[in-house]
Amino acid sequence: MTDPVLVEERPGWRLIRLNRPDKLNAMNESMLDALIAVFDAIEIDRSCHAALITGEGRGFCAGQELSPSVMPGPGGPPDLGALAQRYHHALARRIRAARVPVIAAVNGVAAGAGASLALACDIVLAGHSASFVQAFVRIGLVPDTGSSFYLPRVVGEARARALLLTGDAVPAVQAAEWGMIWKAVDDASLMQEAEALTQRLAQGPAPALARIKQLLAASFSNDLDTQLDLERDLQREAGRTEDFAEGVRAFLEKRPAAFSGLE
Ligand code: T3D
Repeated sequence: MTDPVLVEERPGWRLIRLNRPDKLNAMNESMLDALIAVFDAIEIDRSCHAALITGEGRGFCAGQELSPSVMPGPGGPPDLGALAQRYHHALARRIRAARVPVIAAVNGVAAGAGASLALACDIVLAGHSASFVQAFVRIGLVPDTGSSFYLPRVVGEARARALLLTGDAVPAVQAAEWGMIWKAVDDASLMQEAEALTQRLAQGPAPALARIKQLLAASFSNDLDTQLDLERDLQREAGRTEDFAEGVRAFLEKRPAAFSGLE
């Protein structure tokens, strides 16, 4: 059987390819289990400092695989909430909590939970031919995998409401203009740019990057005082790392820093 997810080990980072191109990389249980396992492995692999996700073929990810197994059958309707919790939401939680930056290179359509997967990532680059579709409503479902959380935060409430209620596609350039993603780039240069960015982050100060993710995760639920306290605590920790010492040494010696990723 073909692997639903391909993982390439790059120096300091991992390239993760969704690999069901004939189905626009729609997610089934084995793909979701494989992705969850990849992120579990990354979490304990201290040689990995960043991850890049992309799709094989012309799509990024068409969301949950639509098949008879997700439709009401003789045994009654399936429990889609349980499916979401066990698979899609478990994956979203791992990506958001990952200590390493996770980059998405959206190479084509990202629909339903596939759009949520992209939005869960820390930095999203998309090729000009890509688009983002909140496809849930088109089939009578509600957003899941975090779309109703991410969208109002990144594009504002008015746009989020329209996108979630209509399921209309947003082309990559518009997604970038709206702040839904970091950048839209030429299709031909997408992987080159995404790989260069991932490599750059992999060579960054890993202890600081992990703590920046912690700060951002808390930012929207904290008040200013609480966030300032968290910044103080994490800055105290960052200030004790070998990477901070190297950063200052490099500055004083007028050379690029060679971060080790050590605490
Ligand atoms: O269980 C739970 O936890 C519930 C969770 C749900 C979360 C969700 O993700 S709900 C949303 C599920 N996804 C969708 O509704 C998207 C369905 N796909 C589409 O609407 C369209 O395919 C696209 C807009 C994404 C792209 O359209 P287009 O015209 O570029 O491609 P296409 O011809 O529709 O698709 C190409 C092939 O991929 C085609 O197969 P075929 O006919 O060549 O053999 C199509 O059936 C297949 N495909 C696309 N999306 C899915 C899929 N097959 C299974 N499941 C899919 N989601």
